[in-house]
Amino acid sequence: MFQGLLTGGIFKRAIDRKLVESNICNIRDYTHDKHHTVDDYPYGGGAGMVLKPDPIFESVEAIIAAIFHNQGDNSMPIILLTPQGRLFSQQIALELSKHSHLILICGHYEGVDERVREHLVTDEISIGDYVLSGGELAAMVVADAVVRLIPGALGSEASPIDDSHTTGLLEYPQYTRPPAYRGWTVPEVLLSGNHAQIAKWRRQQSITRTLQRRPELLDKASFNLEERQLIDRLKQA
Ligand code: 6GU
Repeated sequence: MFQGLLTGGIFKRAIDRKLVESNICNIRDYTHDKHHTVDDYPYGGGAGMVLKPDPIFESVEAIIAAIFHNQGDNSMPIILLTPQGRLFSQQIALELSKHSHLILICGHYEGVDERVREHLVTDEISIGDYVLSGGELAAMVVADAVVRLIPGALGSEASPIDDSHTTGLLEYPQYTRPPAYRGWTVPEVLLSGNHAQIAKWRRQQSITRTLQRRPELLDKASFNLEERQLIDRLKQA
């Protein structure tokens, strides 16, 4: 499943530039029975299967040993991807991007033995209020959001700064050539070359768009007096 992430786009470029390394571990390789069993029936009965603790513990221990050769500081986030985790956000991506190493454990929609939660993982993350059939897509979402924040991963250093959610607001509308397409023109101010006016227009567009689409985000962002007045005007209109 991870080939898509690893063979194209920003993530691959970051690997090629040696900004990041990625190792995919199959917990099946850390089983000891003939059938490489990774799940089993739930104690107490009920539908579905539960991921066994031992292949997950042994996988994580092998990864940590390989990274640190059992010396030095070997603390790192060990994150279980699960719908029961805390909701992933740009803020969490930023936090995670500051660690030298991360371990992401892909849960299974039917469950993971609770001892993994209690005695192995340091954090549980969900990517939204819907259910995926496995944690793999969620792990890729987290990995992509984190890796693009590593300095040098994007073409230009400045580009993540204006992203939707980095500022706490949604991004402003973007245009490129041609200046008129099918009679639809690019806003005049963007062609003006007046950088102060452009910055002001963009900020106002961000605020307007956020108020229309995600008003709850405005409570967390900070504004100057002029922006406050704009918000009040927009709310009254
Ligand atoms: Cl992290 N895992 C699964 N299976 N479903 C999810 C999720 C994670 N986040 C949202 N839905």
